[in-house]
Amino acid sequence: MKYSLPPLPYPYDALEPSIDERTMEIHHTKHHQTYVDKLNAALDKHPAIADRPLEQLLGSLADLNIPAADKMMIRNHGGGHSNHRFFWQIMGPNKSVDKTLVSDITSEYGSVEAFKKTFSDMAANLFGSGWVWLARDENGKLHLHQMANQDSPLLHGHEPVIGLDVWEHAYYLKYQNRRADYIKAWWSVLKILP
Ligand code: MN3
Repeated sequence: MKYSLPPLPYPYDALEPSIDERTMEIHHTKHHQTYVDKLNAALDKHPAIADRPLEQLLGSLADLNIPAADKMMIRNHGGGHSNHRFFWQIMGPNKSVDKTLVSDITSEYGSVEAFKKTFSDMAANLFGSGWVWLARDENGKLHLHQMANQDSPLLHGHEPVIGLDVWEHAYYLKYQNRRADYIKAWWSVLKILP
């Protein structure tokens, strides 16, 4: 099975002014497309595993009997495809997280504001390129992760719940070096209402 670029669930300008149209278009059609293409190229070399669900591939990467360089391609580009496919879905012009998650966040972190502060600080302080994740472990407990490159919480068996892309390609056209302003604005396209 070949992966393909999924369409965005909204127009490129739908997240303005938090995330500008040009950034969304390049991020989706160039960056995400490249992850898809390179994931397909890596899987072309290994037809025996090419039909496994991507989540399962990422979750069992350490055990796969393929060359280390090919594992790294799947980790980077499979992670890139999985992360971006997820990222487009959690955002929206009128998107807010469901009540169950709000309740779980409040129990785990004390308040929505405390959670957003911790998550935002982790995103601001992440060195280089990567993502910050809220994820659930096998028991449903919430965890925060600061992860480099395109590493996914799926790599260690956690299910992504909220993820923020803090690669410069996600914000540089509008925000340049002001990553903190991008993070602050991002909470307008994924609202957590107490
Ligand atoms: Mn990205």
